[in-house]
Amino acid sequence: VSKFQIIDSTLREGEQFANAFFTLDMKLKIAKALDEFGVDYIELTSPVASEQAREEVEAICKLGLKTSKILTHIRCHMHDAKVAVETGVDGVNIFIGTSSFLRQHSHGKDMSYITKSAIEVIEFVKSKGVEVRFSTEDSFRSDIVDLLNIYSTVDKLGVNRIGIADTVGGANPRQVYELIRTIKSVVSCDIETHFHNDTGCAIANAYTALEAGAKYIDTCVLGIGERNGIVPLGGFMARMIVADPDYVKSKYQLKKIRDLENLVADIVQVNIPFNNPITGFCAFTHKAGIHAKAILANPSTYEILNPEDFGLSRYIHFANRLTGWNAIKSRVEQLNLKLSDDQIKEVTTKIKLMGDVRPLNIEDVDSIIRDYHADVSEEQA
Ligand code: HCA
Ligand code: CU
Repeated sequence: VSKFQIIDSTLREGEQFANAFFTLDMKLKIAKALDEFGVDYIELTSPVASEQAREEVEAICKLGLKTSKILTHIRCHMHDAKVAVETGVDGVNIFIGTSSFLRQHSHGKDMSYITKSAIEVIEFVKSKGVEVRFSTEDSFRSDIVDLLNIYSTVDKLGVNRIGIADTVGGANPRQVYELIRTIKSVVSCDIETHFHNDTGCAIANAYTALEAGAKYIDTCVLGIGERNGIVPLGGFMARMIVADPDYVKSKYQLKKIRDLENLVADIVQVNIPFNNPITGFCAFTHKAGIHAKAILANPSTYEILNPEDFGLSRYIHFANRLTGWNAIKSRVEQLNLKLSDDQIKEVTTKIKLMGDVRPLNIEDVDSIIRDYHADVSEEQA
């Protein structure tokens, strides 16, 4: 897959998450954290959304972030574009619905009107020396001929990127591959993609989009957004570090992912999902004795991601009936006790028997080990 870039939309799509209420101070904090992580672009809510929204865009532009460029997301309207280019943004992300659903039930415009306003708005933004992206909302339920027409038109106008959006989250990877391939054959500009996660395919679709020749992926921290959100930044990093470790590790500050997620989780008042890639509480916890043994010998046996790349550590869950003597041996060493392998096997049997009866915690196991150690030391003395 090609050298991709991230357009993080936590401060635009993420603001459409049910729990999101961002103050200026929160937005500034999130923008700084995204910049430190190293996202290529930060997309902000339209400055025409409200008076406060416009002030936020201006304030974030004034931060002078070191890595991330600033975009704002606007409707395909001259008024929006005029306000947007005055805020100090590096680029404007224009969108308009092209599926029959949106043309009939949302804005009520036909394709010739859409084309006409796209040309006018794009030419205006370009004339101000600001980057411009044009995207069709609900691309996957739009007519393919309409899409090819509008994208080749805007490509000829010299847009920096076109955007393809799975607004309702219904696309599957194969459809993504085909649509992007087809569109790529009629444009020369870069392709950005935006995948909702209603059917759980967002990360897979993003990855497939890159395989098909897209370059920019829209993400949000923890995947927050309208309904159940879009491609999560962390999960996408997990996907990409496996595909291209050198590129991902050199470009993004992966050790900051946990703090970034915690910051956003606190602000929108959610917990980090237990099974979140990378930062879920058990993402690097190994439990079965067979797994623990192999992990202690060589972590890659049962790990595709190395927790150290994210500043995290793995954990061997030894306090349960599936445990094995290798895991217990490592615990004995951590406790700084001396037992022979045969003794460790014997105490492991005791632990497993106890684990058959009730859930164990670490203290339970430690006290079984310490009691056993005290007994055998006494016998030897
Ligand atoms: C929305 C708009 C959008 C825009 C995506 C884009 C979508 O419906 O809220 O600009 O490419 O999902 O279509 O987020
Ligand atoms: Cu969206």
